[in-house]
Amino acid sequence: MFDAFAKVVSQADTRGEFISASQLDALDKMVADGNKRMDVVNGITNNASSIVANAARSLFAEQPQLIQPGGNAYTSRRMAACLRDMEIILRYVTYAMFSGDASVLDDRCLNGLRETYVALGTPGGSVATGVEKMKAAALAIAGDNSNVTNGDCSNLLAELGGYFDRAASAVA
Ligand code: PEB
Repeated sequence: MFDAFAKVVSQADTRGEFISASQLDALDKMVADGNKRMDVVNGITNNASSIVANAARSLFAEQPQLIQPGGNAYTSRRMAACLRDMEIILRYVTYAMFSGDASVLDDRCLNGLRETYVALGTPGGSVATGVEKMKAAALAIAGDNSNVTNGDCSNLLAELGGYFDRAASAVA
């Protein structure tokens, strides 16, 4: 599990090289955007339960068979497991955003998740749709520039969207 700094150190050490100017530049930009990054993490964290609940509601409206008898989210036990899974994925996306690196998301959440869903008979494509719905909500929150000092957040939003896409494509 790396953050953006540890990743650079590890890569440089593997090659026996000093940290390059371009790596330093990239980390310098990351430091300069640090407050915005924390705002993004904070905004998603504070709204996690509504992001999950709204995404699930919208998923079940589009795919009502999931909550009908025999469906993969039918019975409160499966519904609870589904909401929990979406919350876990969202939580790991916030960790990746906080670290500026996807390895925590990959290693601790996505690794083997597709195989888990195949074994459970849970439709990975539906999980991916739920993740894309959380992405839309999270991007709206992260990009909301009311009540904050306005600045360019496009790189951070692209990075954030990338973590959700990574999660969705890992299970689709
Ligand atoms: C992954 N999910 C489930 C299980 C596991 C995970 C390991 C089996 C054990 C259990 O039921 O608790 N666990 C989860 C995860 C990590 C982890 C992400 C990462 C660290 O440790 N059902 C639907 C939707 C979807 C869904 C499409 C979007 O209809 C999910 C939510 N996951 C779902 C369901 C189950 C499950 C388990 C319904 C229960 C399956 C069952 O028992 O039939």
